[in-house]
Amino acid sequence: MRNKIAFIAIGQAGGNIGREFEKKGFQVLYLNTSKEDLDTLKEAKHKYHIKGGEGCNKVRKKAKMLLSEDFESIFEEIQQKLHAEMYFVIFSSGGGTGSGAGPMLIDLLSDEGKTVGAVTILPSKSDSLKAHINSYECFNELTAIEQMASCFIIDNEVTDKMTSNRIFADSFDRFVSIPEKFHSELGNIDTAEIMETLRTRGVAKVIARPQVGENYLDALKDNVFAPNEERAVKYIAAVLPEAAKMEDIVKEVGTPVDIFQTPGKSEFICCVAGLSYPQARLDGIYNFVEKNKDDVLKNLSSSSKIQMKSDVNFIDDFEKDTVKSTDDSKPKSKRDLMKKYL
Ligand SMILES: Nc1nc2c(ncn2[C@@H]2O[C@H](COP(=O)(O)OP(=O)(O)OP(=O)(O)O)[C@@H](O)[C@H]2O)c(=O)[nH]1
Ligand SMILES: [Mg+2]
Repeated sequence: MRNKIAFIAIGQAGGNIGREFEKKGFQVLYLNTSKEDLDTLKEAKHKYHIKGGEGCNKVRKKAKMLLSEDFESIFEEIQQKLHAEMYFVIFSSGGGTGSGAGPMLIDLLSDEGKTVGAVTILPSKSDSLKAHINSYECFNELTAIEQMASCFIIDNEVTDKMTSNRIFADSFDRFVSIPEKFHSELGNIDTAEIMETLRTRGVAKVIARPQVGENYLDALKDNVFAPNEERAVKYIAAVLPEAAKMEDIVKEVGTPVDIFQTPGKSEFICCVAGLSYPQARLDGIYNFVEKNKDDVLKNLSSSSKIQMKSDVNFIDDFEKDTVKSTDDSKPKSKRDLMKKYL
């Protein structure tokens, strides 16, 4: 199964999550506009520096420009290094590189006939206004991609970054390992069903708890993903522990088009796919931007506006008759400019 799915990890957050998958044996190609960021991925096998990039400092447009100029080589790199049936592009929605290049790359690769999903990240309240603006813009593009496979949305409001990276990669890995690990005469989940679930358009969540009791349903609400308010779902694929009943899961998430299930012992693994986008959470991001817009606009316009008085240096004024200036003309070079302040 691990050779059927490959990851393209863009930017810093993408790289961190990509590492989790590479450690588990998945194929990962890391892309970044920042060479320094790529250098931090010491044990990564396949890294690619997007030509001309020096990092995008949260400017999505820069990443888009660089990607558009270098797409042919990037595509070539993907063809050479990754061999899979399905690809997931991983990126944060709040940064510059991943947020700018992620949706565009998914679209471009889909257009080349590849099956491509997304793993993306929503900013937490402590992230900047710029991160919130980027995130909203990124989702505007992402939700418009018609042919995209599943989109996993990790929410940084839930827990710290590194923990959610690990939980997500671990749950995803356990989910795609179901066909190898769980066999029962009462029903199996095969590779085709896993792939079908992941190929589904819309939002997906994957949850894995090694040991659950009666309260297994809590895991459907208490996880690393952005909350969904609408009860719309296309597929439910699950390893059900003895205490679990599929009808209770359906009550919780909605009635799917199809269900794939297999019995387990104490482990609960579940993927719900074809969900709607987290409308209320995205509205919250929009409202956060609106609420802070006036303050930031005021700050932006006032940052270059300052009333300075020029008569502070009474000593020079006192000495000006005794010290003779060598050059009174306007500054001509950087050095001259610096001299003005010295
Ligand atoms: N969950 C999670 N979030 C992360 C991680 N690293 C960064 N983030 C979040 O991602 C956003 C910043 O995006 P980055 O991935 O650092 O940005 P980038 O794609 O490298 O883009 P630039 O550096 O701006 O060119 C912020 O909201 C961070 O909180 C990570 O490892 N895991
Ligand atoms: Mg970066």
